[in-house]
Amino acid sequence: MQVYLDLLRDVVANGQDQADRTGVGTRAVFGRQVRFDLAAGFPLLTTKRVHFKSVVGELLWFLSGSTDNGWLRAHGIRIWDEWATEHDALGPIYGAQWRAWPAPDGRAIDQLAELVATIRTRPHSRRLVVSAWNPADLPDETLSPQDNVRAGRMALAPCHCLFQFHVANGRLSCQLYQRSADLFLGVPFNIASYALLTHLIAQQCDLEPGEFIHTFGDLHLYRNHLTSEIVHAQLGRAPRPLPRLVLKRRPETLFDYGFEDIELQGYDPHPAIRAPIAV
Ligand code: DHF
Ligand code: TMP
Repeated sequence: MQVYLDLLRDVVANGQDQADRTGVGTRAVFGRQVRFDLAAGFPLLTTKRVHFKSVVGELLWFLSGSTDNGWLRAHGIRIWDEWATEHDALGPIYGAQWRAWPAPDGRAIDQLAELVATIRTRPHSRRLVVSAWNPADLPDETLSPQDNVRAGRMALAPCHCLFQFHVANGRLSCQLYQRSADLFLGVPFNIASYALLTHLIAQQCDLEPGEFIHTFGDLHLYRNHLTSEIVHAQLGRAPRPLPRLVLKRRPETLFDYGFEDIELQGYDPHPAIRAPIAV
């Protein structure tokens, strides 16, 4: 996970200080790419503890097609609380677009089911793409998340908005385009989440996991994360060996995994570092 520390140094050294939607302000660079060989270990940050149960729960929730924050809360996962309404609604975010993209003729397109079917039948396809960026459902950036949801829109525009798979030599690779990336809080989750998704889809398609390639648009550190306790403490910590992901079972479909099927072995991170999140 040395590449994560390199990104931190890059944003601190080369970023421009900017105003942003949340009012907190960021230091940002534009256009970066890093890659992780999934055979080298599972890319979960070791220079601070990342709550892996939240990563797993959020991905299972996306895969189920749910956008109900009540499901996450019932599993003790609070990462979407600030964006949900009092009725736990988040509008048509990731789960809705992945599993039920509304087509003009009234159909709901299950992009994930079609993706798995295509990888199985035409692994050489160059169209193994899933998009969460549905312009019809985007929020109005000047309204609160809750007001957007009440208006039938997404609480937050998709940050990890488009991903593509590729099969070569029996290995499945994934590239994500993330248009906006909170390097301290969001990115460690996003890397782990897409690495996990690649493992699950590889298992479903009888392939080995290949690489995860993470491409960033606006990659930023919030001003209130640019502190010695947050950035410099991590830069002073030595990365540790990566944990290993073990899938305990091969369920019937991509949509049948549970927490108990996903086990992380040998995760020995430095202590967690708490930080405020910009809403
Ligand atoms: N807004 C902002 N400003 N940054 C984000 O990363 C972000 N991520 C969202 C929604 N809106 C966002 C969804 N993903 C946390 C991590 C990911 C996430 C939302 C929140 C978070 O708070 N992480 C803490 C605690 C996690 C836990 O213990 O479960 C962390 O220290 O990693
Ligand atoms: P924006 O919609 O104005 O770009 O704000 C979204 C913020 O949330 C931005 O800091 C990026 C961050 N974010 C992540 O980094 N990863 C995520 O998975 C999500 C949902 C948000």
